[in-house]
Amino acid sequence: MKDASPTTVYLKDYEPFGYLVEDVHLTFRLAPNATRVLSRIRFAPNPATKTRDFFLNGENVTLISAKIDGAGVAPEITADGLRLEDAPDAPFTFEAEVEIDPAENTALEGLYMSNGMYCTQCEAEGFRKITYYPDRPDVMATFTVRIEGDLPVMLSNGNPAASGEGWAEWHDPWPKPSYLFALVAGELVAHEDRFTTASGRAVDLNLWVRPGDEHKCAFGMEALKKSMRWDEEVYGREYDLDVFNIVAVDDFNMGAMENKGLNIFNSAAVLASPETSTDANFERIEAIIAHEYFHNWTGNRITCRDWFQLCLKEGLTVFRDSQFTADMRSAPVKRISDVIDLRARQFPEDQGPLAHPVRPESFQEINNFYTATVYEKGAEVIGMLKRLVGDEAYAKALDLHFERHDGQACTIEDWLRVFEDATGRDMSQFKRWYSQAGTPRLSVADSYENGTYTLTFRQHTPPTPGQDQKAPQVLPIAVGLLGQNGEEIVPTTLLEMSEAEQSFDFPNMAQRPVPSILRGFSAPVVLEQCWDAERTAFLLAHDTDPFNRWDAGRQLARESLVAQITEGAAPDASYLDGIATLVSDEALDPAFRALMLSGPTQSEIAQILHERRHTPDPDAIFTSAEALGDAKAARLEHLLPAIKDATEIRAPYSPDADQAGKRALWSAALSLETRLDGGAAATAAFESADNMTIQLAALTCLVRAGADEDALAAFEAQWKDDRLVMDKWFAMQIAATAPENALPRARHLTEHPAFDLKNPNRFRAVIGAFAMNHAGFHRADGEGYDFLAGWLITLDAKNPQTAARMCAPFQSWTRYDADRRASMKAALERIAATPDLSRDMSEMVSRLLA
Ligand code: 0A1
Ligand code: ZN
Repeated sequence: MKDASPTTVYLKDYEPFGYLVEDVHLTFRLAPNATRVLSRIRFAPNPATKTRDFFLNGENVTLISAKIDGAGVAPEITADGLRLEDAPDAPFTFEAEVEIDPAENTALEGLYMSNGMYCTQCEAEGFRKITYYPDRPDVMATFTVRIEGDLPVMLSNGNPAASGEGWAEWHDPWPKPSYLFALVAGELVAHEDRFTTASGRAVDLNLWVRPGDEHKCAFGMEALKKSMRWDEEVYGREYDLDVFNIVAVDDFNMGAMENKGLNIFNSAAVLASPETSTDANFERIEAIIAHEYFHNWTGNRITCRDWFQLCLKEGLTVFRDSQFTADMRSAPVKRISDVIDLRARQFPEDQGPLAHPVRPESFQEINNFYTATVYEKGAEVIGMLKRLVGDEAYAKALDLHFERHDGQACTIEDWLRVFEDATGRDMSQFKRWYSQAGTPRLSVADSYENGTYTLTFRQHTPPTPGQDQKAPQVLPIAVGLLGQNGEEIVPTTLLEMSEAEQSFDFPNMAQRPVPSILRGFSAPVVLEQCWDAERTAFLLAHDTDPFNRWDAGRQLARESLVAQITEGAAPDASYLDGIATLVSDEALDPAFRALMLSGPTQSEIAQILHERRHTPDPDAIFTSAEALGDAKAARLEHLLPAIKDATEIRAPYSPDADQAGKRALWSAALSLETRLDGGAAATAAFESADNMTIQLAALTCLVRAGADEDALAAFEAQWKDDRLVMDKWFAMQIAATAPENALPRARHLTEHPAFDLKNPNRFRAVIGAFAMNHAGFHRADGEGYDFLAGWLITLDAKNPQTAARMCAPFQSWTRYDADRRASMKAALERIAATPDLSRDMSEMVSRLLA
């Protein structure tokens, strides 16, 4: 059945459901094409509401029978649910039997099959594809689940209750919304462990995988135990069931899902081994395991009242997983990496047609709002709160949050009230961070008079769709002042800006200092500094704040590229000299030095050119980035051997941060070396690599150098049976190749026997990677746009959620020249005109074209 015609849901229209659910009993009789789901649900009138509309959501389910208190009823069935006009205004039991078709479910929402295994994905509104239910997060109930099937492993939420030949029962004592329901059944093997909580509860831990993947479990299990301990130590949060199960699934739309006691993971987000996973994979896996585990308290025990409050669980949980990674690894490196990611993914969203507040106020399809704004900007907002109130008050507020709201479905108002009550601070202006979309632009000017140094800030947020006017926001601005010789004369101080324009004085300054502003990226804004290159180079050499030191380098690289493109300038020598000094400074963390060597992305340069009223030319951006890379290689040539020698990548592999940092620096050096030797060193590294980090880094160098034919074939022959490694092979050769090769390669690889439209990882590895090749995607003939649009249309018929998420490369379409604009618009219109387009896709395309 196709989606009902799109309707818009508004935050302002929220009303509680007319009934409470006391408990839910489900029986699943599993069969690939005809699974029967029997439900027994105890309803009682909700004393908080007057209306008693008994409407249960249900989509793609066939009702076999329904009963109320044991007597058959014939409810009205619509495309999106079931209604009973005369449901009792007193407690009653509703029973239903429905049939669903997991084997045909390619949308991967509800109950579906992946490689012969049954699994579920219910967030946000997938439970309604399993049975009729009030599928909304403010309806919380305990669940008992019986699974019947001829499968060796059958799992659901909570604790195991009983089992026998061909059946298993589970009981989850913690009331939960339906989006946290999960079921898994199949031929799985467990990597087992145990954890004892701080109060002495023994918890069985299992990581369930397909036979053959057992050797990829150890790292994930260690990450889980570290996360459990960390949440006890840092947030005082203990686990609350006898078992914690994680399952790896190959076909999954997102990274992972925090179902109560039964986390389901995209296999790419949990399976790891040194031979098949890169250092970046290991770090990401550790973070995602932590993220899902942390949801047990921030998301599950305390959940969201409605989907507009999604950032309540996601912003906070991303913030918590970032803190965890900072504690496990290097805090400055984590901060820099998070900001790189924020600028690459959230800023374009906030500055384009898809901009929306951290707490959106309307949507057609909630799946379209699992965005960088809700997640990453949502986490930045928590970071600002913590900075503003201080660490101690933050801890106090969180304790109060857990104490006050345990077992509830909450709002952002509840969350901010906790901070008001714990700290006595008025949060009404701060709340604008949740309601105003767009990235604030912060400009700064300084003066020095009679020994007083003054910083004057101005904030302005450009209009975003539906929001023309913005009021000033509260900005925590961390500032330090340096003396003319680079010594720190005022350590990091937090300035709290709340007006549109505001000045801050630093009296008794014997000399005019050099300011280091927005240290640690203390607020998610675009900082418009009009300092000259000399000052930026000074900060690059001397800033004691690692983030700002790194950002000074990034700024110089950006300015160099802009001048190369708009004025035909040569690569900036002060930038090259600055990084030469830093990169060879062995006192600095290798991971930090590796980050210093990375340059801005090509789409970041396109955005900056657009802001400065130049039409970005993707080919010119590519050529200039290459010229800057070549100049860097030439300037650092004499340093590369020493850098590579000092990083010692031959030690037996461990994924820890120390070793990973060394390999990152070594690989960055190899990439520069490849520009000088055409690939000789990279070939040697490729051939002798004993871990995926170096093997893939070397292969990437060879692809960039256009010397990849033999290595790509060798890599494929070696890894053809490992689907996660093959995803890397597909993605990297498209994303890193020269722009003119990107489309032919992507086209060719869609014909590869291992290309599989139905597997989101593989689809993203080919089609998504193509859009990451900036100049390749933005080819002047517009064929790149057509290629993406065509594949999104094809995918939409099978998996709307993943198709809609992959529209993002079009969000910058108005920035380019008239021909490219016209081609992108035509591609979007072609999608819009497709018959039977999903609600997900039609909402995305209409927002992009608005
Ligand atoms: N809540 C999960 C992510 C997730 C969100 C939506 C999904 O389907 C629409 C699936 C997973 C998390 O934050 O990890
Ligand atoms: Zn999450």
